[in-house]
Amino acid sequence: MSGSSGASSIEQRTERTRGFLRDRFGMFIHWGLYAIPARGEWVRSVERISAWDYQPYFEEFNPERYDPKEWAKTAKAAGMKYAVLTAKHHDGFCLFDSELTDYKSTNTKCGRDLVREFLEAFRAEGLKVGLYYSLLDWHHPDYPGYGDRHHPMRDDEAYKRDPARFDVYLDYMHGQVRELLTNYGKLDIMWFDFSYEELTGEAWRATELMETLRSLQPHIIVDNRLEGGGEGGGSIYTSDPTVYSGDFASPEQIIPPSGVTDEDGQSIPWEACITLNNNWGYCASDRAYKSAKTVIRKLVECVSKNGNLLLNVGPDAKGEIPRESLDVLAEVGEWMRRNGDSIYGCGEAGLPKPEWGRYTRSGDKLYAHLLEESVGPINLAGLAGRVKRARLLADGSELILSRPWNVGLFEKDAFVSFAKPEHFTYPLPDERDTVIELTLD
Ligand code: H79
Repeated sequence: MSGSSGASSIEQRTERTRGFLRDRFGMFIHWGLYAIPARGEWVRSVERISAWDYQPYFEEFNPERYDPKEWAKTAKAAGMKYAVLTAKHHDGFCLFDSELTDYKSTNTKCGRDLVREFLEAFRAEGLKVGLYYSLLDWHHPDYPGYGDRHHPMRDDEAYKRDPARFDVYLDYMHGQVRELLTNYGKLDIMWFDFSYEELTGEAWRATELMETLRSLQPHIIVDNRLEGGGEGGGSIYTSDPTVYSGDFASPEQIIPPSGVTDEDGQSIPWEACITLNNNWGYCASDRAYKSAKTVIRKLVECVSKNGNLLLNVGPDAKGEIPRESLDVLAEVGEWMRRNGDSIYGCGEAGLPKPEWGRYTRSGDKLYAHLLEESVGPINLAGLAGRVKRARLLADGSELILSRPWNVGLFEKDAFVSFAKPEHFTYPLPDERDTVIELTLD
């Protein structure tokens, strides 16, 4: 392996990601020219749209209702602690005032540096901020086109490139990353997307890029997509990561069944990124929004496996987050205000997954997330004599730690119920997720 730093680099990674992993819940924002065709952010590739035919979206782009202060309030009210915006997606359009291209928001009708306004608004709400930057670029003339299965002009001989010119693109890409890290104040997260086939690691001049990045912003954390295939591989999973292995794994549209661990079973920082409907970029016809109940349960699942959830919104061409997304986020926020103690700073409980749901834990506080109705007192397997107190997290009310009459069957277990008689546990007070806070001895 080319990993140069072994254990000490893993220690540094642990140090850098500590705060991020306490935050647990963030907002991903996919926004760009593709909000106008409104068929998802891959529209140019999927429909093989030429540069000529994509140009009208640049001419037309004018999101008059872009109000990042509203977005920031929405994220904060949802209980999110950080946000990541697409400074540039695969189509190459820059939402910031880059000196290295004309293909940027400041040259459209709106004339605004959308990234700068985003950063200012979210920081003002006390949220941490990150930028997504696409390694792919379907607009840049020196990005390989012909033969690249992702590129809109993949079959067009005219888009054949001299591979030597890829370095010209890399200068551009490195230069833009430098701009973002130099001109926009402190960034908390840099989210690169993505490596594939031979375009991985040093093909991006990744060591050089990481040295620039760490020298400009020593505390920034980076995802793991400068190497590996897409969301997959990479040396972050090994005990000898490269300098560009990243600080956290980034499973996309999946929650890892048993979290993410290295060969020795040590937890690796990770963040699942998940869409609210079935698209990242705004898709007018996609109304398959997840319910608040699903989002809450998926967030709990991530935390119970030591992971974060980066939940996506795709604002429309006017700059508004879709109504359905706002409704779901508001309801998630209402739950988070009462139950956030079972999320922030919490992680895996070190107990087997219970029959009725999941555990999360922080120190001596064990949170029982009841996701399924129980008949009779709720069984806390193996916790006999270990629970000092039980409270309903949402309102702080006392719950009853009791021994059922047929305790002989369950000597090693503790039991909790909502009221006397002690078999009263139906129905659950919150059918999305009822959280019991248990104080352990
Ligand atoms: O930015 C979001 C996606 O656009 C990007 N990563 C997240 C965070 C991404 N998703 N998938 N991929 C990159 C890998 C490529 C998937 C593809 Fe396809 C499968 C490209 C073509 C077929 C998905 C389905 C995209 C278009 C159709």
